[in-house]
Amino acid sequence: MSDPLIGFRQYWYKNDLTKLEGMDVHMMPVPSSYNDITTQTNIRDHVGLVWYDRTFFVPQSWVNKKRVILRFSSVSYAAQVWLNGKLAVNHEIGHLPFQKDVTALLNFGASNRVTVACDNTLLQDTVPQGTVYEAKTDLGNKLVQSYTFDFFNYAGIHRPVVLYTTPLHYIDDITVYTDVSGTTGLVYYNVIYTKSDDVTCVVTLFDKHGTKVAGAESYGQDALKVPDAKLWWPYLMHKDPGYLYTLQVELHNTEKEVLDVYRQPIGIRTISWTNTSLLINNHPIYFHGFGRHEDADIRGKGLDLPTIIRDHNLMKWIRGNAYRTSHYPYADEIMDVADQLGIMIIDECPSVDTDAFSLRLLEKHKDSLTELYKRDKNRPSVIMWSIANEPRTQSKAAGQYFEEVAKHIKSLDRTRPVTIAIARGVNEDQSGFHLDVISFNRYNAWYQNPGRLDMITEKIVEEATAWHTKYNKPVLVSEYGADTMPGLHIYPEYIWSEEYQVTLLSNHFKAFDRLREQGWFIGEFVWNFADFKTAQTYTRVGGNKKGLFTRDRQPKAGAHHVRKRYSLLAKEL
Ligand code: BDP
Repeated sequence: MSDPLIGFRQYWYKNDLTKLEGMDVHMMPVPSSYNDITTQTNIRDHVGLVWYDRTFFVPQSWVNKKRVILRFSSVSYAAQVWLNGKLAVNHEIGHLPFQKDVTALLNFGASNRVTVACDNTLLQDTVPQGTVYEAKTDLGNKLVQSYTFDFFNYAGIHRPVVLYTTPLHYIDDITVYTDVSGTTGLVYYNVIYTKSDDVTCVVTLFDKHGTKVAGAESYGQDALKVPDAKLWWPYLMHKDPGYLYTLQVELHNTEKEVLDVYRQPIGIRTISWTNTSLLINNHPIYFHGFGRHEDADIRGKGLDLPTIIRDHNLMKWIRGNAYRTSHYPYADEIMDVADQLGIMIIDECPSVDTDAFSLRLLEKHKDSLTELYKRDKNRPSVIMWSIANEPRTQSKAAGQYFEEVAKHIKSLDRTRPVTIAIARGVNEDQSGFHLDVISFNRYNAWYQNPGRLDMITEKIVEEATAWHTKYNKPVLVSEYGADTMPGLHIYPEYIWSEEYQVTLLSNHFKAFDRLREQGWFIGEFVWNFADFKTAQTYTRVGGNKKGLFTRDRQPKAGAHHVRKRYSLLAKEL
């Protein structure tokens, strides 16, 4: 096996990688996963470190005038970053941003080199978990990564990398919480900035046409009153959904000069919940949406703006009002679109299939939620936190572990409910006690009783009822579905055919309609919005095919079928 640490031993971060002898160098686009860019199996299936580097120029005019920050929107899974041969920052956990003030490491008016060592290895104490072992192959011993979650372990610099500047007096963070009293919107804000007696915070709220509707001068904390506020409503619940104001925060010195400015989009809305409902602006919500993935041909999990906009156009076409960011936080650019359209998001951290509950893992799991909260706390589209997908919640240890995780997110945010997409059975589950909403994933007529379309409706009604009876909380189905090979037609319905997917959906719809009459059933999420790539296994043909849309985002028969239902649900609102 080749030496996995060779890059450190040979100080690759101090060199131009293309000039080192014997290097396997590839042109690699950023942002993108590296796996599907080349034609080489060993790159697609690589386990361990890969190294990126490039040079860039920084203007002389920035020297002594600004702080310069290097920001990565996400690197999967772990990243070590050097600037001009000096360590700048380490970060672990994919799908989340990290940044560092690199002013002291830069050459101004000259060339700079950034080097990133990116490690895709998943172990028992990473989020998500995996196992690595050494295996004998025809080409010698190699590391093999195994994991139980059902999506390809894409890796690389997945989202944009930027250098940005702030003035020396700067705004560090803004937290916004909104409430409504009668027709007045209340915008509570807390601005963290470089405090000093002669600096004040001037906050102005603009409506979507750029007209000032409220303003205040403070030392960072206050509330704005917005008469006749236009509320942020979910898609299809209002003629102008996703209404966003802009909160402009300026730092002024005593001469009223602007030292720094930040513009934060905000939505004015409330979220509340009871043991039977989830309400936005005091209106009960019924979710009709999807589980999704960030996944596209060639770029893998790399940010892909055309796919993002196509997906949201399809979302509007199919009349979906929600999705869960299964099974990790999605790109800021995706969340921006959801905020604007009024799509409701169940925001999931990267914990999937957790099954060994160590203290070390618990700390990282909490870190992933802290980072997710910091990134998404001001987003009106984020309606609920999902703290895990399908963890093994049947043990006492799991119960205690998720009690801690739930407490942690609640200590950061009391304004949003918390859920887990649970896979275990009602009787054995130990996690639901600590959640506000019970979500469950269930594959009747697929993993359970494959081929038996007559074993869906009653089972779903029974199970959802049992969840509500056990925990006395609102219940939703967070996953159900069937792999479907587009173009495969078999009638009467036969597994993997388009006909099978359509009838499987219909038989779930019957259950959902009966459940809705009970008053505590609050949503249905088809698995999955689109087909996506997985690890290689005999149960997957070119990946997971449970999409309503193909991987290149064309509708299967199931998509037309769901569109009819979701259109009817939308009319009822
Ligand atoms: C569920 C998982 C999801 C999978 C799905 C499936 O939550 O990630 O893709 O099963 O197997 O258990 O299609």
